[in-house]
Amino acid sequence: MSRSQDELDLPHCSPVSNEHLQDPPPQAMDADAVSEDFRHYYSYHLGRDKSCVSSHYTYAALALTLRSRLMERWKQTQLAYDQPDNKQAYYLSLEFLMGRSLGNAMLNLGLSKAVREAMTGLGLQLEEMVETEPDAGLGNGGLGRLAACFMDSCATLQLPVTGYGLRYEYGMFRQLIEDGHQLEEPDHWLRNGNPWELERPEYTQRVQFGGHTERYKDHTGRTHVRWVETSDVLAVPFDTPIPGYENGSVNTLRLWKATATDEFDLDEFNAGSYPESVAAKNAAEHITMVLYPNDSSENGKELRLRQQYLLASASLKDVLRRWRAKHNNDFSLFAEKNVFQLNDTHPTIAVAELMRLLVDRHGLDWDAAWEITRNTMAYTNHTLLPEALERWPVRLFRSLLPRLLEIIHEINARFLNEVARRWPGDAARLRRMSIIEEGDDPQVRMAYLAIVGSFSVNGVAALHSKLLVEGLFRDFYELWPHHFNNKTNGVTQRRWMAWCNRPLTELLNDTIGDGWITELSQLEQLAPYAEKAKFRKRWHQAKRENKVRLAELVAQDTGVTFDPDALFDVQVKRIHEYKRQLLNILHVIHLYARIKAGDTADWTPRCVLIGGKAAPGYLRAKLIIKLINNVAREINNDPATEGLLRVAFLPNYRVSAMEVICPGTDLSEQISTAGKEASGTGNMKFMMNGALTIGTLDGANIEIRDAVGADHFFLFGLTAEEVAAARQHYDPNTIIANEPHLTRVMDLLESGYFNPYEPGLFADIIGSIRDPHDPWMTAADFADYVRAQESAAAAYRDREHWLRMSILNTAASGFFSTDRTMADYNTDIWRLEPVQPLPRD
Ligand code: N85
Repeated sequence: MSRSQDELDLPHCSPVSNEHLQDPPPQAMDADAVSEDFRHYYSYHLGRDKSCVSSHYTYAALALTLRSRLMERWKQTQLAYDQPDNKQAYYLSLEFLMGRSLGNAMLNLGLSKAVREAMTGLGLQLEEMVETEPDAGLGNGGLGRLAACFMDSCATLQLPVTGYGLRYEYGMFRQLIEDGHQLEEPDHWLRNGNPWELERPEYTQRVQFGGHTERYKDHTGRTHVRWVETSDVLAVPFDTPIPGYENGSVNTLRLWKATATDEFDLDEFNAGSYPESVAAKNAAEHITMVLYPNDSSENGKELRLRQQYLLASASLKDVLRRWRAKHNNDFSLFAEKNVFQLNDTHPTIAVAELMRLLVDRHGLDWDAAWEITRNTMAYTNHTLLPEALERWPVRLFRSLLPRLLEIIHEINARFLNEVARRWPGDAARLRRMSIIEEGDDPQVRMAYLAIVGSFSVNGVAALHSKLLVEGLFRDFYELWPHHFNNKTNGVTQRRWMAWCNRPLTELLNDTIGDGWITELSQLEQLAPYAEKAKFRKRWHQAKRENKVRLAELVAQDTGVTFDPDALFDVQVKRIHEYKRQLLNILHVIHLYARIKAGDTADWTPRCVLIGGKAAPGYLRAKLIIKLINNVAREINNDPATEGLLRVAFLPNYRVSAMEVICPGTDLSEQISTAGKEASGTGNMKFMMNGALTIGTLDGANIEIRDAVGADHFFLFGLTAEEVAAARQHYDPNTIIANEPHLTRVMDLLESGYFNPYEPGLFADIIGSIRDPHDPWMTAADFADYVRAQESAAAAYRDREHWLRMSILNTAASGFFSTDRTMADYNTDIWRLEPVQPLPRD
């Protein structure tokens, strides 16, 4: 049907090395060298001159200047990793929410000072150049950003870990707000080129789809399977360097782009159907065209399954290619030297694909291949929400990946045998645990495939991991208790403090030195300074500077004026009912009702900021955005609120916005229904930057509160257990009737006060709050939330007290570094040795 890969006109590496091609001498790291290189790239690479004043080109020239310094270190690191004795790990993820790279490269290369000096010398505004870079928004939210923080920490710890993902042409949509409604615009982030990526066509992989399977016998009489008459797609890798912090190491993020196998299909071309052959190319490229913008529900689209298989297949083949270059067909040590971490179930088809490659391609028998697979795969779960659990129709597998379906059936049959031996006669259990969910339209349960095919299953915070083994995965826990473990999430302090919070970083460095940048637990040395008035004053100045900056962003993007002396109360995250932005806005309405009633004695002026994207098909989440905007409009336009209350919805929340938001926040809203937020990671960014948390006992909030102490955390709400128990007799209408504050809030909402020209607009939301089956039980936690908010407001009025608590939050945030998280993954799951880059010859 199409030409073999060898015939494809791709670059390849010759096996004969050319000794004349020595590396040039190392590049200097001082301001003069940076300045000279910058001018070189600007003039001779980009072909611009002093008359062109676009920040796009100055940004590009600076990126190239940094990139060339990454390149030398990258090569020495990868050479060291490729020594045969090293074990390596691969992080397989459909999402890497990297954000911008320029600042991170400057920081981790140790070039921050030199670059600032060089740019000043050239009369250029570094800030402006930084702002020119588009965010690499290749993820939805927490799960994708976690992958990005993991990459930074692994490079800093010198762990040989490679990230594998997809190079979406369009990342997370850009959110516009028009008349209070969310509008989505495509995010063509690659439009102006991407200086950080390096295309590597020489490592292109072919990926099969469709077709059918055939059985044949080899000369010994053994039966094998062939997957034939497939429609193939090429996966071309693009590599991004991931620098460690001032350690000479540079890891790799390898993202696959789908392209057609042949520029022109010769048969079609000769038959005269030229447009059809070009169209085939188009169809192939669709696979990596766009990131699916759902963060909490699977939509069962065929294109999404194609994305998942392309990632799994191309990545495994890439790893096997390198393995076979050294070991030929000897896989006896493969599991000892390789480990794949599956970021949720999204890349889980890798379990079946590794079996297929080992058995069908490399001739291993089933048992040997299964032994390898089960000892190489590890699975991380990120959610308990049933609607987010991936299931694929068997019929879709049959038409798109017929060989993989056969393998899944075989894995399942053998697995159910094991279950039947352990629990003879327990048919209900067999049905519950089967990888295939039977029914009119049978489904493949991807989480079960992930558990059966791996040696480790982890949750992402202590409570989450406990709930997993008690609930969702209970049967599997009874079978294999030792496979289950917890790895509490973290965030990288390089981006989330050292880069994004200069005022506080300078204060920290002055006070306890800069060891915290690689050893976050050193922040505990700050605790005694909470008692020093002079230090508190400096802390306050740093926070205030950050609040001024945040207020500027809010003014620019929303037109709302925030007073930097007011309490900055912030909730930014994806919009979802379980995260309860609705509870937040009910509290805002309550504050407004108090103002209107003249109940403002001992008032704490407050600025409430809410931001986040709703999945485009999640209508209720979009209506919540509209409600927030309408409430903000009424409140901000009412003169009675002047100096007391401001509300803004920040459009297009993203990584680079959080870099301004978290340093300037006083109060961090982490108010999910207990038991629903697996971990949260925004909570950690806020804490690290000295915000206090108002939150429920959910996800990592519990560990945050344990670390900082109950006195320095505003706790409210039902526990996960209480939520489960209260469900039986939940009666929101009685709660509303018996709770005067909530009655007043609902009256305002139901009177149409916030939608005077749009009658009935919020009926759906009102109904959801009053629904006895409301899964998020918003009304149940309202009164206690208001109480906790009052104690936060009172605490803020005592500035010295608040500053003490703020300092103690930062001081206690050491545990929430991804350096710790990665060390834990490594000790318990990966077991890698750190590897130094090879010295240059
Ligand atoms: N989970 C998360 O960000 N999930 C996704 O982005 C996601 C789910 C999903 C389902 C977060 C189908 C298709 C694409 C998808 C948890 O909610 C946080 O609590 N994308 C947690 O902190 C974070 O993962 C990191 O563990």
